[in-house]
Amino acid sequence: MRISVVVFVVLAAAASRAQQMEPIQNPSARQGASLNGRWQALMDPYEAGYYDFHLNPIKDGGLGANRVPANKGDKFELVFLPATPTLAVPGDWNTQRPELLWYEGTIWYRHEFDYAPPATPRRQFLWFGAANYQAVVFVNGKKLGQHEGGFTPFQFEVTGLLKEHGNAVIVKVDNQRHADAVPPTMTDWWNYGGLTRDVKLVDVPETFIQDYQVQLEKGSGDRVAGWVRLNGARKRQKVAIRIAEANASVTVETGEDGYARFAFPAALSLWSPENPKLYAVAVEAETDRVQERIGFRSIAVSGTKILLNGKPVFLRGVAIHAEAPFRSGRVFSEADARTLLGWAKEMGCNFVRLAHYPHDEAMTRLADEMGLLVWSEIPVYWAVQWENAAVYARAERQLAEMIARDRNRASVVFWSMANETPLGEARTKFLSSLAAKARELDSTRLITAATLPHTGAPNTIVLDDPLGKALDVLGCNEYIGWYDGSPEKADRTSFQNTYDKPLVMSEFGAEAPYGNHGDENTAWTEEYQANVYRHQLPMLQRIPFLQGMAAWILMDFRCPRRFLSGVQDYYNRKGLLSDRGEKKQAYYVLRDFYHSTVATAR
Ligand code: GCB
Repeated sequence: MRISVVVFVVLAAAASRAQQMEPIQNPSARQGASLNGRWQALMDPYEAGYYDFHLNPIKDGGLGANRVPANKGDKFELVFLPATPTLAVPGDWNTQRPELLWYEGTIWYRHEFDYAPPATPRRQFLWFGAANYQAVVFVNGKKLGQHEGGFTPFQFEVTGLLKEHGNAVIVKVDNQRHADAVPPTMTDWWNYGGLTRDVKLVDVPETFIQDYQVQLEKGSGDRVAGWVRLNGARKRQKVAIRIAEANASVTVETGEDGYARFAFPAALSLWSPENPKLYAVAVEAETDRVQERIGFRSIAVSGTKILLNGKPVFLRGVAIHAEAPFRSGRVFSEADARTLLGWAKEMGCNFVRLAHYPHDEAMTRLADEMGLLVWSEIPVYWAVQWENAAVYARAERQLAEMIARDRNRASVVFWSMANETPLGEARTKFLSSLAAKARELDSTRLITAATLPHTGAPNTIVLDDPLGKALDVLGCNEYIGWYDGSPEKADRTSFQNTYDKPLVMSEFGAEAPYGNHGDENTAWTEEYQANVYRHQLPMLQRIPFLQGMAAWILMDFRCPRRFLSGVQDYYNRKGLLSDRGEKKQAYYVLRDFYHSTVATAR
């Protein structure tokens, strides 16, 4: 009797911990196992695996219950069988089977794994790099919880739920678009669904280092500052932060809440695109230790200048979608990231705008290594429901998850709140609150957003969006020569800034499929696209407060709202390269400019 009570208490404690929790920093540096591989996958457009015929949620979780037919008379339909087909994880489902290319709905995934319990008591978490858009997660028939938002990591504690053999993780992933989601129903990219990034079992000590920020102290070039947070029963511990190569370290004591701040002097070689120096940084508590490579740089504004390590920097950039080169689909690997960022580097970029949602972590980690400054954005895109508090909560959650994941990346200098949102009081309030939240979560980076241009006097574009008050750096997308007049219109256009703040032209460009030729006045030709760039670049150089630009876009990408047969065929073709890596004429125009001293010495 006594024994069963103890067992019950232990299980109840484990079950109550089995819930989604705050992010675990740097999961790839932890013990554990990759759960990538082939997962069984069932398409369920009616959500019949989750709701009964009167649309009541099925009590035991439906397909999530992980039932196994045991007797020959069993008639369950809601089961995975050995014959159930599989999909690769990570990977969007759309590009894995022809019938899934346009699919928007639910797919159920199931994967089995073994787990050898450690000798000393430890804790385990099931970690997902991203699932687009909504995920409901079950382990061994038990529902752990759900996550919303297609581009940020999440995890559930599974301590006490695992056995040595045959653990089953089942995930219901639903990529239906909704007007009250973030992003909303209308976007300009493919709605790739599924378990699009890595899945891992993360194994940590009972009290572990959950999160930390180690960056240069704001306003300083030789002091490191940050904080550390422990999770577990032993909240009070001594924690050392060490940068051995710089012979710098500090030891602090965490409080009752497991949290401690720190700051210490360090003579560091500062990170920049020309010197992407990373240091091995160790965070050592009494019960846990984690290490990663971190770069140190400062980023600030002064009037209309952007200062990197105290010196003005001009951002020679390009925007990138998380569209995989050559194979198509969502980017999920270091190889994809290396190709995309390699093209940007080769073109002469020191800056990339990762549009329009947080990209795979491989991108920001590689940007750290390769020396590329990064604009990172949440998918508050076009027209979201500004007055809806639940929508705001969704946006804020994604913002927090984006910042949590990349807070130690030197490459990331901008957090972008939104893209091309319509003017209005509710919208400005929404985005200003997000900006305030971003500052509260991370005071070391610059806050921006891509806004729309407004016409003032003839041939004048005025930067007067009221959102500008809440931003450190103004972003503006303009399409002179494409949606807006002829390429020559750029010759007559000038810009006025109502703010004493720097401007990054966050988009400009034109569309042409690779190999489509004609004269420079014929739309959709490479010649026309190149001509737009030839007129844009002198215009941009005349803007005194312009401190950077991100051409739209590095590579063509799939998009359901681009119909033009024989030209677009459901691709946005504004890429400087095709999705096969073929360079269009405009690529060379921009490359020559980015390599010229006009751009490098600006
Ligand atoms: C924009 C959007 C971007 C689109 C692009 C286009 O202004 O920010 O997401 O893909 O224009 O090609 O129209």
